[in-house]
Formats: sequence, C-alpha cells, structure tokens
Amino acid sequence: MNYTSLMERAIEISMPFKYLVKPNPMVGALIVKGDQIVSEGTHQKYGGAHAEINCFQALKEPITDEHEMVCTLEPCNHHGKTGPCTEKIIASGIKRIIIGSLDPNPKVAGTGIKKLQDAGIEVVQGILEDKVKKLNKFFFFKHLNGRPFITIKIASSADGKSHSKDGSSTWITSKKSREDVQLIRAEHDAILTGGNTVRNDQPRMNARVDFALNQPKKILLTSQNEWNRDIDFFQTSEVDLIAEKNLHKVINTIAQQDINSVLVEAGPKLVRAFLKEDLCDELIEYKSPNNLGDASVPWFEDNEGIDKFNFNLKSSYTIDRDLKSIFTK
Ligand code: AOF
Ligand code: ZN
Repeated sequence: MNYTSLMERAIEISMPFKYLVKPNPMVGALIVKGDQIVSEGTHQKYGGAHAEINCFQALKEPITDEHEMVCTLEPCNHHGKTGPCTEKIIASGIKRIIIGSLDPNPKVAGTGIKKLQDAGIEVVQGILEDKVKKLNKFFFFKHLNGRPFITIKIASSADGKSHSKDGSSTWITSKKSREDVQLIRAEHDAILTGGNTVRNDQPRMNARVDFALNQPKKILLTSQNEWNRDIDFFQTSEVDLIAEKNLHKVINTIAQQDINSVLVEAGPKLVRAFLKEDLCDELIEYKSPNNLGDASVPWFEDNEGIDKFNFNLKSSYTIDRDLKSIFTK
C-alpha cells in the first residue's frame, strides 16, 4: 500500500478550501480499500462538517476489515462547532487509520489518536507530516506558540515615507502591489489597525479578491468609544474595538479567540510599537520608486530602519515598478 501517494491525494483535495475553512486547518480524508480510493471528504467551510464526516457521508459501500482511512490531520476528539470525529470513526468499524500530522490544538493534541487506539484501531502516523504543517502554517504556529502569527505590511516611498503630514492619503504603490495586498489580507484571520488610520484613510480593510473566503475579522486599537458604524471600515466583517495600550496584552486577548494570524496595517507609530515590542514574525514592505518629499511622515526615525529590528531578508522581487521585500525573524 502506498500511503504517501494516498496522503498526497488527501492533501490535494483539502487545498481548494484554504480560504473558506480558515482559521481552521485544511483537512482531507479518504477511505481506501487496498490501493483503491472508495470515498473522499474535505473540510469545506469554517464551522461546517469535518473532512472525516464528509468522507463517511460519501461512502457507498459497507466498511469491512480491508478498509482503511487516510486523514491529513489527527481526527478531533472534542465538541467544537461539530462533534468529535473519533466517535464516528470508531462507530464505523474501520480497523486502521493513516494520519499526516498530530493536531496541535490543545483540545485535541494526541487525545484523538489515543481514543482511536483505545478502541482497538491501528494508527499509522507521520505520513507527509511536514507538508501538512507547512500548508497550515498559521494554525500550527498559533497552537505551538500560544499566540497568532503577526505580519506587518508597510507601503513606503523611495525616501522611506508613509503619508503626507497633513494626513491626506495618496497611493504610494502601484495598482498591482495593492492587489497583492488583497491576497495577503485574504490569507490572514484578522487585520489590525489604529484609530488614526481609520479616521485619515477611510479604509475598508477587507480582502477584495475574486474567490469566496471567510473574511478576516477587523481589530481596531483605539481609545475612542464612539465610532460611526456607517463608515466602510465597519462593513464586511466583525470589528473588535480594543482600548488596551500594552501590545502584549492586546495580542494575548486576540490569542484567546479563534485567530491564528494577524496582519497589522497601520501608521508608522503603531507599526514601530509592534516592532519595538518584538511582536512581528514577518514584515512585508512594498517600496515605490517615487519620493514623497519633506512634507510627509517617515516610517522610521533617524538611525532606525528595518535592519535595526534583526530581520533577515527572505525574498525580494518587483511588482510593476515597486519592490516587494519579505523579512522574517
Ligand atoms: C478534524 N477534521 O476536518 C478538521 C479538524 O469547531 P470545530 O468543531 O469545527 O473544530 C475545529 C477544530 O477541529 C480545529 O481547531 C482543529 O483542531 C480541528 N480540525 N479536525 O478531525 C477536520 N478541520
Ligand atoms: Zn473532527
């Protein structure tokens, strides 16, 4: 039996649902008989049925001792938005299960496998484990580190400026770069910004992409209680207002929620505060070839640039006339 190629297939069928299932992981499941796949199931929507359940639903034949199940992730063993998959698997009578990776969610983390083994099911684990982890990078990061992955995005002029001093906003980078930002928004579970950005730029801060997705939640750091809820920012997805000034406490509060990744899109003050607190796992800079000049606000203060925050340049490439650089810790 080629478990690796079967796992490849289970991973493959999970991938089209990346943007719909987040902040849940992508999960695919198969029921096989010998090398033949007799049923496939995927997790397709956040809050919806799990892959294993959909796989049993699609099965057209009775389970025998020859049937085995292949799952990209350890089956869950908790009552979340759905019931535990382990119970369904045990009740099906299947005798062997092949798993890609353990589920790092503390509500599951090994208990799913133990429950299956205690019921006499043989468990084979670790097939294409690294691939499953890489594909669900934010999900694994959150559960292993106890906080969401933090990405900061900045758009800078050639002379390192963010916006003009009078608070008016002009596009710094090209249309293509701004489209690229939409995709980055789509990948994250939450977008965080500050009151000044919302007041000055009137941003929508949703992901405007041409595919269906679970829109990122918005987090507004502000001491202002009263906001006009009719403005664009408050449309398209839920907004959390947080008045706390200590950014570590802010991130701890966010970590209590079902949020694995946060994209910070804010002005220089808030961005620098995140960097100084070492609350940034990836910094994405879009740099235009144009200067904004003296009547504009720099991203960084004198003698303090991206290089001062101990990042490594991971990749750098041009999008139209802009340079996109990705820095990681
Ligand atoms: C599985 N199969 O297809 C997925 C799993 O709120 P719930 O009930 O949807 O549970 C979400 C958690 O279940 C999620 O954080 C992760 O630990 C696990 N995901 N487990 O057995 C699946 N998507
Ligand atoms: Zn489950």
